[in-house]
Amino acid sequence: MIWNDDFETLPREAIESLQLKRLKQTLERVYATVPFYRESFQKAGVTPDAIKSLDDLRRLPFTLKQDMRDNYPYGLFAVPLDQIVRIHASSGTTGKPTVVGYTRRDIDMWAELMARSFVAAGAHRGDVIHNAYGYGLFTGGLGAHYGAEKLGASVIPMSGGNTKKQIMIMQDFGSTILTCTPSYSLYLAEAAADEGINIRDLKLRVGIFGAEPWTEEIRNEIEEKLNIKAIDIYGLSEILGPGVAIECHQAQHGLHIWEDHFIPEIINPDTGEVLPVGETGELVITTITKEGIPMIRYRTRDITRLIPEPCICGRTHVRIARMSGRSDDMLIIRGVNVFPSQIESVLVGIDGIEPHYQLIVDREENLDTLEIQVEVNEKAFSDEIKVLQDLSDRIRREIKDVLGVTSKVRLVEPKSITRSEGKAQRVIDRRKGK
Ligand code: DLL
Repeated sequence: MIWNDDFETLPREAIESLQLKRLKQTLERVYATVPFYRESFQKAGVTPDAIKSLDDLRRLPFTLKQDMRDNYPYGLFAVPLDQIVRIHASSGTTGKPTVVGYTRRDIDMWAELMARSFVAAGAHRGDVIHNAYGYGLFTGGLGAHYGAEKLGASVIPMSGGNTKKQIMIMQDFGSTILTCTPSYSLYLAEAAADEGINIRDLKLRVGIFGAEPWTEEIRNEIEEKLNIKAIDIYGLSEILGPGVAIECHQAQHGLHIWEDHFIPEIINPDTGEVLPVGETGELVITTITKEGIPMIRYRTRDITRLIPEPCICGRTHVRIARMSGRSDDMLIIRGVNVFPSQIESVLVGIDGIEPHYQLIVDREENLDTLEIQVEVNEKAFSDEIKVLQDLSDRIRREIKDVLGVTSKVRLVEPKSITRSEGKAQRVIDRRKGK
C-alpha cells in the first residue's frame, strides 16, 4: 500500500519540475524575509531569480549548524512568531541548542510525511503504535505521534524511559509497531527477558528505528531478537524531525527521501563540491515547502549516497543509503579514519558478545589510543579465562585486519554498559582539551 499515490509515484520529470517550482518560491520567500539568507546570497553574488534549474542550486551557499547557533533562537525563522505553533530544539553536545519552529501547515506536512513513512514501513490503520521516542523538545516523539494519528492507527504515547512499564504496556495493549532508537529496542528485549517475557512472543510486527546510526548487523540482531521487521527511518530537527526519509518494507534497501518536499545533494565534505550520483559523501538538504524555518543547502554532516535505481515498491522518490556515520563522528586514530559503525559491524559478527559496546578514545604520551569495551554474553562470561582471552584477541585481530587500527579490547560483564533510552552514546573521546 502507498499512502499518497499522487505524490509518491510521480514520474521523475514531474518530481523535478515540482521541485524547481517550489525551490524558486522558497528562495524568493527567504530572500525577502530572512536577513541571514539575503546576506549570504548577496555575499555569494546570487539572487533568487538567478536560479533557473535544479543544477543552479549549487550556486547557493551552504547553511551550517553554526549559522543556526549564530542566529539563536529565532533568527532564521521566515515568519513572525505569531504564526509559529510549535517549537522544538536539539540539544547537541555543546553550547546552546538549535531551535526550530513550525507553522500550522508545517505540522500538517510533517504529519503527512510521517503517515507516508508509517505506510512505507508496513503500518496501517488498526495497528497499535507503541511510540517510545522521547516526547519533548526532541522531535522524535511528537513527530511520530502526529503521523500515527494521521494514519488512523492507535498510538500509545509512551515516550522514553520506565522500561519495565513499557514491556507491560506492550504486552497488555497488544502493540504491533514499535518506534524508538535501535539501541533502545535491544534494551527493551533484554528488559523483557528479565521479566520472564520473551519479546518474540508479543504481537510486535514492525519496528521503525532511527535517530542514531546503526548497522545492517544490528538490524539482523534486532530482527532476530524481537521477531520483527526492522525499518530504518531518518530525519533531523533542522530539516523536519523524523520522516525525512524511510526504507520501504518491500525492499529494506535504502531510504526514500520525500522529494516533493526536500532536495538532496551529496557533496565532498572537504571541498563542498557536488558529487556525481551514486558517490558517497555528505548529505545536503534543501527544504522546498517549509514555512517556519526553510533550510537552504543545509549540511547535515551525515554520510551516505544516492541510490537512483527504481525501487520494487513503486515509489519513485530517490533513496539514500543507510547512513554510514557523520563526518564529525569520524575518529582519527593515529592517522587512520575510523567510523564507529565500522567497529560495530565487526563486533556484532562475533560469537559470544552482545551488541553493547563503547569506544574510549584517549591520548597517551602523544599517541592516540582506542579501547573497545564490549559486553560478553552470559555463556562466554562463565567460560574460563583462557576462552575469554582468545575472544578478546580475536576481536583485536579482526579490528586490526578490517580497519587497520590497533586497539585494546576490554571484555566487560553482561549488562554493565549503561543502556540508553534514547540516542546511545557509543564514543567517549577523552582527547578533547588534552
Ligand atoms: O534524531 C530525528 C529523528 C527522530 C529521526 C526519530 C528518526 C527517528 P536530531 O535529534 O536533530 O533529530 O538528530 C539528527 O541524528 O543528523 C543523524 O546524524 C542522526 N540520525 C537520525 N536518524 C538516523 C538514522 C532526530 N536512521 C541526527 N541513521 C542526524 C543514522 C540518524 N543516523
